[in-house]
Order: sequence, then structure tokens, then C-alpha cells
Amino acid sequence: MSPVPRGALIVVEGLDRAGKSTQCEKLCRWLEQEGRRVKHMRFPNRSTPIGKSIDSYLRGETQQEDHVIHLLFSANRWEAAPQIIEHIRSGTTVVIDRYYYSGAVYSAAKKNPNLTLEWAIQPEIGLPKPDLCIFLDISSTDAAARSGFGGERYETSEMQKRVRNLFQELLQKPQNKEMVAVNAGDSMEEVHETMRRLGNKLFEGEGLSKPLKSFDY
Ligand code: ADP
Ligand code: FDM
Ligand code: MG
Repeated sequence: MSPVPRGALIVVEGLDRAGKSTQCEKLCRWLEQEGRRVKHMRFPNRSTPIGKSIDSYLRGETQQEDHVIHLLFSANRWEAAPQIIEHIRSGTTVVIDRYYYSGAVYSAAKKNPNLTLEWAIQPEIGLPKPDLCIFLDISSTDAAARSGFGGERYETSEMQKRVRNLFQELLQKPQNKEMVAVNAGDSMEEVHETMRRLGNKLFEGEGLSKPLKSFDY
């Protein structure tokens, strides 16, 4: 009996209000309609003990030293890594709303001189590497105009501008070839269509016949 083909690991990234949650939902529904098994995940996963402390930090209820909260965000991914690997192995495609790209850029955007992008990326080395990372690109001004903006710790325009620049920096790096920028200022349907095209390209290509990679930097 031939082995079950592995699932794909697809990540959706971007600024707050770029449309990540909307598009992850649409992508999952589409993949299911295509007959694929899908698991929708998000980071931070606020339901675990580590996730609960991240949640209270993001809401401004608790304080954390910058490196400590950074490592908690990373630990929140590591605690889910075995589950991600198992889903992929058993043929389920995993769609994740934010991953280590957010992990690196939000911490580095704090301008703590001891917390550079290079430092921030290190704890992520070894995590399952996405086959495709869709960066929903939007200006901080356009994102701020969307409803719901402004509630949590990092939702200030200065922070969002720095985050966007750092995402652009990650996009330029040769080790992040799986990253693709999509104009998130387009309509929801247009963005979804572009994402479906990227999804089809991934499923039709050679990449998924190779084992899932680990992130290396
Ligand atoms: P994120 O998860 O990136 O923070 P959401 O998917 O929650 O973003 O979307 C933020 C807000 O913007 C929601 O009110 C959503 O309905 C709206 N929105 C999402 N995508 C678009 C789009 N392409 N054009 C206009 N509004 C959008
Ligand atoms: N965030 C998210 C980080 O700072 N580090 C991380 O590793 C991750 C995954 O947490 F401001 C930030 C990004 C954002 C907040 O918001 C989570 P959502 O609305 O749950 O995506
Ligand atoms: Mg969201």
C-alpha cells in the first residue's frame, strides 16, 4: 500500500487587521471543498497555560520582560510542534494564522537594543518550516482604518510601521523563499482568489513530495 501523501504547512502572516483570520477561514473552507483534510491553527494559542500568560500580557493586564515574553511566544509554538508534524505526516494540511515570522518581527520592533531580529529568530530554529507563507501586505494606515483596530498592546501606528518594515526585511532573506507577499488592500474575494492560486501551485508542484523541512537560519 502506498503511503498517504503528506499534508502542506501553510502560514498566513501580516499586520493586525491585514485580514489574516478572514483569509485563513476562507482558505480552510476552500481546501475542504477540494476534498482535503484541514486543520486550522493560530498563534498565539491562548488556551494553553503558556498561551494564557501571553493573553494577559497582550491585554495589558500583566508585564513581562521583553526576552521573557518573546520566549513564551516561541514556547507556545514548540508545545504545538509535535501536533503540527503529526497532522502533516497523516495527510492533513495545516493552515496557521501567524507563526514564527510574527514572533521575530513583533519582538524586534520593540527597539530593545538587546533584542534584534537576528536574536529573535534563534529560538524558532528547528520548528516545522512552512511550505508556503502568505504575507498579507497592507499599509499601517489602511490597516488602522479597518474595524476592531487598537485594542491590544502592539496596536499602535508606530509599532505597526516598524513591524511592516521588518516583515519586508524577512521577505528579502534567501532563507525565506516560501514567503510570498499578497496585496491585502484588495477586496476579500480578490485576496482569496490570489491565495487559491498560490494553494493550487503548491499542491501541483514537487514540494510536497519531499519531507517537511525544519526551519534553519
Ligand atoms: P486580522 O486577523 O489580520 O487581524 P481580520 O481578518 O480579523 O484581520 O480582519 C480585520 C477587519 O478587516 C475585519 O473587520 C474584516 O472584516 C475586515 N477585512 C478583512 N479583509 C478585508 C478586505 N480585504 N477588505 C476590507 N476589509 C477587510
Ligand atoms: N505576536 C504574535 C507576537 O508578538 N509574537 C508572536 O510570536 C505571535 C505569534 O501578538 F500583536 C503578537 C502579534 C499580535 C498579537 O494578535 C496577537 P492576534 O490578533 O491574536 O493575531
Ligand atoms: Mg486575526
